[in-house]
Amino acid sequence: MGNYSLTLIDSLSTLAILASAPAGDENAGPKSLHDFQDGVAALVRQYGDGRPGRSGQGLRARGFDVDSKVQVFETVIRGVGGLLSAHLFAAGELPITGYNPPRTHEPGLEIPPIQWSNGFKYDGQLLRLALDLSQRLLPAFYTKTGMPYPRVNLRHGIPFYANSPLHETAPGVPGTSGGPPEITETCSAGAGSLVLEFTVLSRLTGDARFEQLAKRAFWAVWYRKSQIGLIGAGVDAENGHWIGAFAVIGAGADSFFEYALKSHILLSGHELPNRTVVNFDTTGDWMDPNVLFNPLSDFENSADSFLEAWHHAHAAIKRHLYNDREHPHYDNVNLYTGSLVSNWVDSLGAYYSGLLTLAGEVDEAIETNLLYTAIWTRYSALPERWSLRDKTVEGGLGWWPLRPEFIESTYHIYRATRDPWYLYVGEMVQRDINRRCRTQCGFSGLQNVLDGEKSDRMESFFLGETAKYMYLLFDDKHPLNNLDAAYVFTTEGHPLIIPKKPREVKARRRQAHFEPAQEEYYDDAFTNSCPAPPLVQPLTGSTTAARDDIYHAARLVDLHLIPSYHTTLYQLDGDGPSDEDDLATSPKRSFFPWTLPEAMVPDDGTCAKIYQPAELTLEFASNTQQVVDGSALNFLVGQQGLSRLDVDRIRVGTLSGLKLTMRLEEESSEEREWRVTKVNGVPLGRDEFAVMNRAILGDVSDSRFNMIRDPVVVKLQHLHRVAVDEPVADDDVEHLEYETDMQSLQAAMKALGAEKNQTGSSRVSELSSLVKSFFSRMASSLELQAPSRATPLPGMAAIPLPFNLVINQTGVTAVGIGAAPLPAIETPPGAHFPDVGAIHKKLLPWATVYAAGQSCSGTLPESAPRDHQIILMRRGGCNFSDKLSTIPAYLPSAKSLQLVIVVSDDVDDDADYLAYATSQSSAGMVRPLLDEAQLTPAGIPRRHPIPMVMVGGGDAAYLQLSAAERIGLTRRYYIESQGMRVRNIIVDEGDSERNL
Ligand code: DMJ
Repeated sequence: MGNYSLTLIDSLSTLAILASAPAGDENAGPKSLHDFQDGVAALVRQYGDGRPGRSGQGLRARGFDVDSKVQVFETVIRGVGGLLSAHLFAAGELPITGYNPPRTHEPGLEIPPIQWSNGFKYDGQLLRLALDLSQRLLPAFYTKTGMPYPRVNLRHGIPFYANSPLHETAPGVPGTSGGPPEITETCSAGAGSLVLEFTVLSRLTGDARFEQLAKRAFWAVWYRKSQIGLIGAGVDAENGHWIGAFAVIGAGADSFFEYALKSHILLSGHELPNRTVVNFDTTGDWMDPNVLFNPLSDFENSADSFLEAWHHAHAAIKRHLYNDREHPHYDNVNLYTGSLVSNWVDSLGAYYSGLLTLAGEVDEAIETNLLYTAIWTRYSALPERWSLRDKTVEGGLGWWPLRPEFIESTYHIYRATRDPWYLYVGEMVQRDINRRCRTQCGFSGLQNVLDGEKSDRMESFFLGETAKYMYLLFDDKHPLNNLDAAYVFTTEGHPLIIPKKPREVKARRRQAHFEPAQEEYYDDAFTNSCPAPPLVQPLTGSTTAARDDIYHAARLVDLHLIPSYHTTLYQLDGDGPSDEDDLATSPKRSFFPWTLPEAMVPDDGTCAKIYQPAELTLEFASNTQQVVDGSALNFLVGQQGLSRLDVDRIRVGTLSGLKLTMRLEEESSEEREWRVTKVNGVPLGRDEFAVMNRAILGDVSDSRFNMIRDPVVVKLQHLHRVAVDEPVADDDVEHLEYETDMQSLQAAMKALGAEKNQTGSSRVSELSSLVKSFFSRMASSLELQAPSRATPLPGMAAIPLPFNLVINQTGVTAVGIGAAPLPAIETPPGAHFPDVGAIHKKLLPWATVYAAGQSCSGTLPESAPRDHQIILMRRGGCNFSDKLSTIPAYLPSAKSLQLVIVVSDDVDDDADYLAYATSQSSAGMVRPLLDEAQLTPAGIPRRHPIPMVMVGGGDAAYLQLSAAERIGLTRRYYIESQGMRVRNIIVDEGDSERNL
């Protein structure tokens, strides 16, 4: 594939690693060193030595000047990575036992010649060939997005992409005349995981182009992540749009995550790169696609930025893909919503446990790797896809092309834990491969793991990766297993390192506190170091074998139902696996891998309860009467009565025929709540909400679905009349967004008006929506009453009439023995407030406000509670009970005091109802504590205790409330089932999502 001796190139670093094998009987180490050196010599014979002159011409080609259309990603990871890694071994920058050539440390294309025993002089040929191959890939980077096109012709570049600046229609140039247009879809892994190879190439050669291109492509993928932090698997390199909306850890995305963390490791401790392009052009007139873009920032170039990306990528995966039902694994979910899209694991996804190990997430690595171990045990290989639902090969994708990911993770976990369990896993894999895949002249992939049919094809990654990790797993003393340096295995298993000058290393070791070039990122919310290996259990020798969830993985894979033929734990009668008696009586494989000796199995092992969260499905009777058919809700009742409000919200338009599936989530035995996982069969993501209007819930009351009045959170609404009578310049619009109090809004609105005396209701509503939209941007703590349509900036019409502006604020009730019940009168849910004209006092019942400041000393005037329905206070200065005790006794009446509103400085976010709606507590905002019974200023217990709520918003809110024309209060509601809150149903009141 690729037609450029890929298998040899991809195998060189494996030979270099085997070269450190102890001599032993088969002389493996020295023989491998010869094979490595002979392989390098053979390659140079075919492709030249990478220099411009005669020696650059090989038998086959000058460099990789081959008319072959290749995949950019595969060529980088297998070709460029293979050449660079082999160069680092040949040049002595990566260790081979007994091979210690003098090292050079200046970037450049030549190193002092090293004489090999096969007569070949190594002087950097592989590095020059890596540069040649990489330059041939540069045309692919001529995209607007910075993500490379997926394919390139090594000789002709990208003449076949119709929209590319390098498009050509030339006779004889393949792929340019006729035929369907070349596909511009690439995968996130393909676009985003080039950083390791291209960075090492740039640092070794001093040619800055590659590192910058690869990093830019990485960021181009990452910056496209969805609101919930997930990246898709497929993306269009030309326009940057996601193709398909799947987020996975495996095929399509895999090495992107790997390169986030490994780029951090590789770059750590190194200076920022030199970004001046020194063009070491050896073979042609190569351009630099970097010229199309602004330079990357220092942070985007730093090691830390990649760590930050990894942390956030993994956190999003843990939140939305990780599923601990039965046994932990990762789901495939919708990129935007996090809802489940398919129920299989792929063989490629097995790498993730190894990556987690490098990141210090060893527990998660161990548990998720177990599932793959169980699948391997069942099939003696890994099918490409395995269905979690059907517990069998998914969709006929039963091949195993000798992939490395599972053994790669096993290797990394073994290095972190030294648990011999993983050696037995390695032994199982080795025996199975030898039994099923070994052929006379190589190893064959399996076409079908179920029947063992071979595919007559050996992918280069078998020698490059699978065999390499198998070897390193067992060679504890290998120098790479003991190398104290920031080297990484690329996604193709090629070790890479950015060499340091010996002087630099020594100096840094001497420095007590070495400060790397960029230390801008540190977040202790994430894992920043690796845990110590778990203690080995004295009686079993394996903490993994003694885990109480080991059986969970087996059970998820149905291992316990599969007869075990080649177990070492129980001996068969010797007639072989076809023996009918054995079939019937053979023990099942509760323990795995099958190579595990009995001594490793704990005598008195226990099995933890399998985690199967409680699920509840509620089906509501189909009753057409229940459909809310008011015009306001008509548009919401789409197919199945559902409509999407936002990426994280689905509106349920009717209870009629509704089917809700809920899962009980338990943070602890006290913190248990339901989460709706499906609405009418439509899966919801972990952070997705079902929104139900209070009107459709009516008086629903059932222990399995009950609307509960929220005792903590309330909605305060206040009315303002805004008059506008002055013209305004467009510049003021900007200014307006930053105004935070009502007076300045009114002043600005005055300025906003155009000609006087112009009336007309369309103008009125145009401007009123405009103001509402301004207001919502100005003070995000203040919610606006449902503008029902988008609000483009109109040409600032004149509105002589005052119009109604209703502001919504979230408040919290008081708590403690001094807390009094809230007034019974409330603003009806979904109340509609007209844009202009009078507002009925039933909608907003209170009209008189007394602004009392902090009210910490003295006594308020008698008229304050007698003649005002609301007393407004600023938080601070004294406790809440003291504030209330400044209010004189009064005779309760409709005109006297109904409510005390305390305005706190709590900021906007805290007042977001969604924060409350998603939590059982008043997350963020502290409830005012009245820890004493209420007293009058004379110290007498109050006969009619005064209700209190607190809102956020500081001075601006205080000013607004004191200027309010009318004020009302609405209670909030949530849904409970069997006494536990349903976390992701929001009960709203108005007729629009803006009203949440
Ligand atoms: C290899 O080429 C690399 O490991 C790549 O990241 C994924 N595919 C194969 C192995 O399965």
